[in-house]
Amino acid sequence: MKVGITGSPQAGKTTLFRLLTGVAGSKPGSRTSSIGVMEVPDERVRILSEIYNLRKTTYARIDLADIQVHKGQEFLNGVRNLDTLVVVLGCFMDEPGVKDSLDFIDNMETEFCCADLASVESRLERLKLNKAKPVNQMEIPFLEKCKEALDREVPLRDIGFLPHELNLVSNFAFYSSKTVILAPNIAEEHLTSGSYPGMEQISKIGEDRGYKVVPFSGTVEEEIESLDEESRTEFLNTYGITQPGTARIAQAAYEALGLISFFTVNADEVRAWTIRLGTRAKEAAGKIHSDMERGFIKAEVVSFDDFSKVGSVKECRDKGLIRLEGKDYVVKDGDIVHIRFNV
Ligand SMILES: Nc1nc2c(ncn2[C@@H]2O[C@H](COP(=O)(O)OP(=O)(O)OP(=O)(O)O)[C@@H](O)[C@H]2O)c(=O)[nH]1
Ligand SMILES: [Mg+2]
Repeated sequence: MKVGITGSPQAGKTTLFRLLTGVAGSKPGSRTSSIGVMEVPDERVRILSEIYNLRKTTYARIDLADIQVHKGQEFLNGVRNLDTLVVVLGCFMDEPGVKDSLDFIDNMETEFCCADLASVESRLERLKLNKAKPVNQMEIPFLEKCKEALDREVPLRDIGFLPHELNLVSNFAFYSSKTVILAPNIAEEHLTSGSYPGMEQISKIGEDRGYKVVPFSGTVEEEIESLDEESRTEFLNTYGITQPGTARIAQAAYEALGLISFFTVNADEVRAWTIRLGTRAKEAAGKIHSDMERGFIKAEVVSFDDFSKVGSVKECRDKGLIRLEGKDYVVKDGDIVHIRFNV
């Protein structure tokens, strides 16, 4: 599961990439993407860590790419393996800069639909000429459904695919099924004023196409980064916000990938583990250790919300808040889990 940062030239992509990963990123004008790993801030992990005061705290992490090319085949190649795109919009710029950013969204969407249409048509052609064998008898109707949407420039993420069609979707590396987050990079004075250049259009695009909009300010975030924790809180308070924009962008990307976290607390570490929505307890245990999956007996589970109401695992036990779940339990976001296993 991978996220990429993209957007029009000079919008602040590499600045955001560096803020999220700590990796310097690509030099301006370079056409090579950089890759890094970003931590996904999570208030719940921070609170657990504070309560237990253990040696180590581990947040969820996801891969991030800084895409340097803005259009054409090179752009498509750069984003092919990404599941979610964060589009940085240069709203701190003058009017033409803002317009470039808005045009970028339309251009990207058009390129995605055209590329998907071309691969759908070529696959249909090969199937009809018997040059390829369909995966199953549903493939042709599925491709025709895709073609019909793409002909109207409707991205595939907007099609309500049926469960059997979703399996087929994963066989193709479609572009227009990627999730998109819009990240307007706004000037410092607009952080407090509650509006910024292009806001109306961006909100409308977000609403119409189902993109989450998460503004941030590159220059302000760079300042925040240089502060210690105490001054950071104070600084954020002056802007009336509790979290830096970069934290909200990381969380939005995590969510857009369909990922959730469960937590473990052991003798020396509080840790967040990443699973896909819908993962069952036995498989989730395997994330921690293959022995835990192999020898899975039960999972002791308490939700973070229940835990935070009483403040300790012992208290949860006394109040009967800890549930004993079997291998098919679907793990929820925020579950604190202890695996009982035997190998
Ligand atoms: N005023 C202002 N300048 C910014 C902001 N964010 C980035 N910049 C400046 O804009 C320039 C480009 O920033 P980058 O982060 O390199 O932008 P980019 O989108 O990666 O640029 P290219 O990869 O060259 O297309 C740099 O000089 C940054 O210092 C911001 O929020 N406000
Ligand atoms: Mg760059």
